[in-house]
Amino acid sequence: MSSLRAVKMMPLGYRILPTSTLPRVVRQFSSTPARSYEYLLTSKPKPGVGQVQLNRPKALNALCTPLISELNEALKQFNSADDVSVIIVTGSEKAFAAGADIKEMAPLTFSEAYTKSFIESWSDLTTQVKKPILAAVSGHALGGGCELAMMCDILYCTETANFGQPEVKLGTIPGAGGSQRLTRAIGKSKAMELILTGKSFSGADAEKWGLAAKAFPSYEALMEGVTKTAETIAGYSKVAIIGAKEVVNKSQDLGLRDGVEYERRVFHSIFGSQDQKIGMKAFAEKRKPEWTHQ
Ligand code: DAK
Repeated sequence: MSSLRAVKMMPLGYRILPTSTLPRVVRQFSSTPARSYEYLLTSKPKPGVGQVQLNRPKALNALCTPLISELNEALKQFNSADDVSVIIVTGSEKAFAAGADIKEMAPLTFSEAYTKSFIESWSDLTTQVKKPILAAVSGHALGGGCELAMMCDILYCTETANFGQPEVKLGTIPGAGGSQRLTRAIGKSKAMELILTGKSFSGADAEKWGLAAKAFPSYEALMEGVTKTAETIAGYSKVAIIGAKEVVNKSQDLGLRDGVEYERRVFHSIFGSQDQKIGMKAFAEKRKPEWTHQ
């Protein structure tokens, strides 16, 4: 697709405007040309922050296989970029993602689903990424869209965001971790109710039930809030934030005793980093640390 056609097809929020006319939160920090994707927009809105925006507006960001492959690639690139510490994953104001692509899935047979990459490409989405990933959810986050948001490390949303696991309505069940992550986040009874009825729930509920860290009153407030949090995290040592992410995520897999032991081992290992020395010395000398990220 030509870039001009791509721009014409973009809803107003996506159009490429002169930098001076852009709201602060979408202004590009880095002038480094980013690789262009068919279904994604990538940017570096602040120092240390990489942003991936799902961009398939005609299908409400339905997660077709090429989009998932591009998302994997963009996340891996930011994960290995020296100038990125934190990644934001977002959609549009109308849709974070309305789920996996139903039209693509409809004709799949058991053997195709079981053996082909449709399944595989989802599994390394966030598990391969060491840096913290913040989800900024506005509009629909249904099925695989809700699951993608839950794979991220911090979930922010608008109060009116529309979450749900509606797979029963399609004669199927959640397939990308929804039954596991939703249940761990909000408890068995509520998760069971939502998954068995397919009912959606608001961003305000997501915050009330502990699925979202924060629900914002508007899309603009959401994007500003997520960027601010990303900037805060990017201001710390990469070694510390990657270690912190690793140990918090371990709590989802390990029992308390093993989890505490795991945390202690990682804590011990961080004494081997330069930044631990830099951070503690700076505290004692009453000055700001200058991280080396080593
Ligand atoms: N897939 C494909 N196209 C979709 C879509 C989807 N999930 N959601 C929306 N679209 C398309 C619509 O078909 C329509 O396209 P055209 O007809 O214009 O060509 C366009 O987006 C606009 O949609 P609507 O006309 O329906 O828009 P409305 O505002 O009226 O309604 C809606 C918005 C979000 C309420 C509605 O579109 C809707 O109910 N969408 C489906 C939501 C849903 O059921 N999502 C769950 C899908 S199942 C796995 C990984 C992942 C998964 C499973 C396994 N493995 C790794 C094992 C995930 C499964 C799912 O997500």
